[in-house]
Amino acid sequence: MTIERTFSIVKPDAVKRNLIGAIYNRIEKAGLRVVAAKMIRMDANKAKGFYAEHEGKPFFDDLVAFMTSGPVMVQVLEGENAVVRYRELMGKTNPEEAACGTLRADYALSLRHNSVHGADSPESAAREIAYFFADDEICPRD
Ligand code: IDP
Repeated sequence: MTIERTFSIVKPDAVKRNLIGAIYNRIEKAGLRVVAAKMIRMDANKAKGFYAEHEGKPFFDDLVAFMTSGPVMVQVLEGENAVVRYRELMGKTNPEEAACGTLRADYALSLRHNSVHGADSPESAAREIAYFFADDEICPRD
């Protein structure tokens, strides 16, 4: 059994609509554990650095504007195959294509305002966790 960590964000559209608890509930029901969490408001530099792989794409500026439009919850999730399992729980990027019962199908407003982020590989997860959390902010469970 491989216990893995992934990185997750509850995006500004979901925080604004008071959906933090609903999303955490779904994460916990899926068997993933929150081992670090905080509310932050990203500035443009922080958001641009986070989404650097998308720099130059037509939606980049709007994405940065959205991600800095209000507070977000950032969290580290731990569990068996956490990266893939959390991606499955989120559903596809576009809520119109997301499977029934996924977070994006149930909560996302649009392709951009899609409520949640999740790392797409263990390598991305490690990089994204280090981008937001110091080692001593992460509390592994027994
Ligand atoms: P992911 O969040 O499912 O991993 P990515 O392709 O990494 O998807 O895109 C990052 C974020 O950028 C998406 O979650 C969404 O908020 C936004 N985004 C992606 N593609 C588009 C688009 O074509 N138009 C507007 N926003 C987009």
